[in-house]
Amino acid sequence: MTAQKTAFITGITGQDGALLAAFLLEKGYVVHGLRLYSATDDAQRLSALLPNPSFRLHTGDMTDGGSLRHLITAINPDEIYNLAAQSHVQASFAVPEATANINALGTVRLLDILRDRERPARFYQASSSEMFGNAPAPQNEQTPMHPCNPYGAAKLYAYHMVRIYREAYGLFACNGILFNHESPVRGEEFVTRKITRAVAAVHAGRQDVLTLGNLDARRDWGDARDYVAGMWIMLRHPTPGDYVLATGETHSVRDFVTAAFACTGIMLDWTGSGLEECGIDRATGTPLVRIDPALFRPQELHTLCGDAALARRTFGWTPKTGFEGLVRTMVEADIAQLAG
Ligand code: NAP
Ligand code: F7E
Repeated sequence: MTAQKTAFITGITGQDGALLAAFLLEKGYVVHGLRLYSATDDAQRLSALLPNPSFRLHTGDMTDGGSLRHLITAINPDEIYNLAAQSHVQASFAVPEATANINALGTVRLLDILRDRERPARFYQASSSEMFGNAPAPQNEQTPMHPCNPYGAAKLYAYHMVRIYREAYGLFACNGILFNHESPVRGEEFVTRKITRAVAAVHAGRQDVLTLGNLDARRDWGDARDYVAGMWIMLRHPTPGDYVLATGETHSVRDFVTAAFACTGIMLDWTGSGLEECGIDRATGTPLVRIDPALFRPQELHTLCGDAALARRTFGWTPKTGFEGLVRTMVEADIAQLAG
């Protein structure tokens, strides 16, 4: 009989934290999660997991090294998944110092604790395709990294520190360079979930218009459930490394909106251009999508499209869900949620 494994997940209340926790509990792990102190109930994504005796939550903060050291010493995990972050790109322009403290220095705090341990846990770092910036697509592990926002820059620092601690101190530390991944529990401030919630609300007669920023931005959107499985598989490989996880397909924000409305039987026509562009219901002529200049970023990353060939060759990871399936799953979940 193999001993029960213990995992420590930072960012447990986020999309990936909640999905990874459910995945690992299913695999028989004891799962410990780090959450920020909150005066309000911020753990809705975890409500189904809370009764599980193998699931435990701890209060701590990526900006507080003492709390991290205390928890890792007490938990003695076999695996650490560092998912905590200020993960919103536009917000990172507003709070660049906090973004660096959490995303960049927070990672170093964890690595430094591991370096001192007799039996260091295997370490997964949530690196991001935002590190590539506007490097030409497709992007893979060999693509030069040139981030174009404070979020990407902080992630790039953490990425290099993971590599340096692996090479200098022999830590089993991996960077998962993940392209955008979404799900019905995606944060409502990210564009996919904003769109699917609005489509569900329009369908229910509760919203008239969806306002968006740059419709031309292109992303490689995958299903977060495939990606949390990839994080776990990456730590199973005998040697640590850095791997892109992506679908290899890219779609514009406009494509996502069109596909999402189509799930409710609404065919959109696009008229006008620039700030005057408008998405119109073909059947009724009603404007359903408009542009708000406030939603544009100071600097945009235009096109992401990942090449995950190395992950496929090395440990057999491929995503199961395609673009249309992802959009449909998210729209249907939001329709069901609104129906109560
Ligand atoms: P998310 O939903 O925004 O979750 C981020 C988590 O970090 C939340 O639990 C948040 O807690 C926590 N957090 C924020 N500041 C913290 C601090 N100071 N100390 C401790 N915890 C803190 O992000 P996600 O989509 O699940 O992404 C997971 C990770 O993968 C992030 O590191 C993200 O940058 C990275 N990533 C995501 C994608 C993607 O497409 N989803 C792609 C590439 C990389 P609260 O909920 O209390 O704020
Ligand atoms: O934006 C455009 C926006 O905020 C996608 C994070 O998980 O993935 C995510 O970062 C695109 C951008 O995600 C709106 O300008 C238009 O081009 O959903 P997003 P992101 O910036 O790609 C990476 C890989 C991460 O690592 C991050 O943590 O959509 N866009 N209109 C809009 N975006 C938002 N949020 N809201 C709009 O109204």
